[in-house]
Amino acid sequence: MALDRPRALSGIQPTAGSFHLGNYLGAIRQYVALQETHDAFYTVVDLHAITVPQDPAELRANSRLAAAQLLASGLDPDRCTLFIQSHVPEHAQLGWVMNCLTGFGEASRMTQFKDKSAKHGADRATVGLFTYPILQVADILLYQANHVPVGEDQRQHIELTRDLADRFNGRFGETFTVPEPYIVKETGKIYDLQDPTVKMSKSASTPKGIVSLLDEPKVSAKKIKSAVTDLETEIRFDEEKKPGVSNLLTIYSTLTGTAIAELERRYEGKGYGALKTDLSEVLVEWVTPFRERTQEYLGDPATLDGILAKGADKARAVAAETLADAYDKVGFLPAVR
Ligand code: AQP
Repeated sequence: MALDRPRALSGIQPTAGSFHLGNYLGAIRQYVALQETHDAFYTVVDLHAITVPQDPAELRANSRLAAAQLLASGLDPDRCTLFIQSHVPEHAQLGWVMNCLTGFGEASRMTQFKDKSAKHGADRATVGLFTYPILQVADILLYQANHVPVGEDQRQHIELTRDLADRFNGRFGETFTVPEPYIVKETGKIYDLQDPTVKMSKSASTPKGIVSLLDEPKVSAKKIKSAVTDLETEIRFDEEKKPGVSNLLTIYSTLTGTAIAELERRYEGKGYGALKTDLSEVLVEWVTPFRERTQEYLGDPATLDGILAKGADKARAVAAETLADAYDKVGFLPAVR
């Protein structure tokens, strides 16, 4: 582990069987890139998952499945630390300290809570869902992360993390690194294929609007082909006037490494059908080996669990050190054993 590198930390929820294209392009691609330049920690955030009801057997299976998909995406356990959040109890412990530092009004301003509680019904929203962003603060600060690769929807939570790190440092003395969000402008928000004005989301998108990476490739191809575009025929990137086509161009450009301007040139005079057919082929070529690699990891649970156990040990060593320092600064009496 190269200590001279900046640190990166990010987490992903095991709340659906399959990751979707927004998760991959908005976040996971950056996880893979940052393992080359950063001392990177990536976690499957099962503590966050239970902020909404979960079936225990499904949660267990989805946690392994999430780890398998991260590895299939290109995370290399020799280059980064991959672990399950609940295997590192320091997350919940620092989470409590951070809860006690956060204003009620401050937490109430988190738009994701407002959206999700509105969706689940205010009476059914849990206190855990309300304090979710504060646990996320602890996730990040425990590793002294410099950069947090996430999608645009997480920007407000990273702002809260920065505020709380500053507050703690100001009140108790320098303890935490104040992190920066690492959001790639082009792919920070991938849009729903049926409503390209809202983000692709596992809880809000209709089945036709979301590309689930583990779906049969031909199902995903069909979704691309029936993506909502507009009444013109010109293939041009214009997020405001042509959000559907722009979303398809972003996906195409990122999966193939082709500049959007080059795609615009390539499809000049051709209709949306040509773009969609080609993009659906590009997608099939990408998801087919991804699904196979995921199955390989799932087919060898001993190896997968071994990777996660090693990851938890590495994560715990860092997290325990930060927590001990934070506990001491707050004024907790050290336990004598
Ligand atoms: N549409 C998206 N575009 C870009 N990035 C996205 N992310 C999620 N959707 C998009 C990023 O994926 C990472 C993991 O997200 P998560 O574990 O918080 O999953 P999620 O937020 O539960 O995923 P969804 O689909 O957005 O679910 P809902 O809507 O149910 O909450 C994060 O970095 C996120 O920014």
